[in-house]
Amino acid sequence: MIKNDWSLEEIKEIYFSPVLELILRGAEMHKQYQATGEVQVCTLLSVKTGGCSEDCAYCPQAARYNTGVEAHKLMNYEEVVGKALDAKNGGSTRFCMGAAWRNVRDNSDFDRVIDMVKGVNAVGLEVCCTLGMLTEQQAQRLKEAGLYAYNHNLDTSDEHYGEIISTRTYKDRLETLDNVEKAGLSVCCGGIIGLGETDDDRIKLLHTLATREQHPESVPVNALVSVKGTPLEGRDRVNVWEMVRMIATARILMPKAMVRLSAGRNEMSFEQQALCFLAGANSIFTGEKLLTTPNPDFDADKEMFHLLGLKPRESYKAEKEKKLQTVG
Ligand code: SAM
Ligand code: DTB
Ligand code: SF4
Repeated sequence: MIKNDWSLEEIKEIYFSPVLELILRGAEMHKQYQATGEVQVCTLLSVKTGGCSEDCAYCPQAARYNTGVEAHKLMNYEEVVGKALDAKNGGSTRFCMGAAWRNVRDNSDFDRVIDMVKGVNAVGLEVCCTLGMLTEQQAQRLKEAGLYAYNHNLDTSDEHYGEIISTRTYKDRLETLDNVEKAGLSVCCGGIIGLGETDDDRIKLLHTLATREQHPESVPVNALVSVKGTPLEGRDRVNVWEMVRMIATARILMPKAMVRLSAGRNEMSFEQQALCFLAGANSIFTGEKLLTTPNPDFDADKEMFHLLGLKPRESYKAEKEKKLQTVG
């Protein structure tokens, strides 16, 4: 059932099926390939904020927009490892460090990120980074430092990309994804809905992801957080059925991937989030902030887990270590 030769027609048929049928089908796939009721808990930290040279129309961290986000240079090692410890104590298993960079450069800041990766790894968390575009050598260096996954989103379809970003191409993004894969890192790649794209654009994005030789191990589905000062200021919030459609289709096309209900959760009720979990989402970001925008607070998420009977998923890292111990 894991296939990577999906046609656009096949995806269209799934995506446009009646929403309750779609949820049911997503839930069936979820049950078959994933532990239902288990949700991966990830924490984000913006280690370098704002002042970015890119023009991504959705992003509060682009230097060219006046969004009120204060630019901060790269955080120091102790602070980052401290935040990782807090995340672990709060029940998180994955820690993702984000930097508002166009691409990684071989300079002392990258050396410092490499140390952070080592430090967070030593805390016992799965380490993820999202630092912009990467060369194969840089991906390799991150891997050697103990990085587990790299996040690099395609955001939308190739056709719609130019409407949203002009300072890089879709091809640039795909090249980084290949470099990440070649280094043996786990690929985290998804998109954003609510950027003014059509259903066709969403279907094409899913098609690009689901026809990769290897499906991404995680697929974040973000709802646009419309930020004042960006070109996408004042855009309507996407409705929950659109999130559900995207999540269920991703689950059906890529049954083994972790499908992450990412940005947009702060505006969603428990009931709406429950629909997303039912449709096949099994990962979230917790903690009061995403990178620069608010996220549900710790207590609200705790209550939601309790109410819906959800359990935090054990980390891959812990699973692997356990297996090794049994073998040894
Ligand atoms: N600069 C790096 C890059 O662009 O790859 C890493 C950080 S960037 C902020 C990570 C991702 O956050 C983007 O690719 C985009 O998918 C998501 N993102 C940024 N702003 C967003 C917003 N306002 N709403 C939803 N998702 C957003
Ligand atoms: C992803 O797909 N979503 C996260 C993470 N990967 C890096 C980022 C969401 C950012 C939302 C806007 C902000 O908080 O700045
Ligand atoms: Fe920069 Fe990343 Fe924001 Fe684009 S999404 S402006 S590359 S931080």
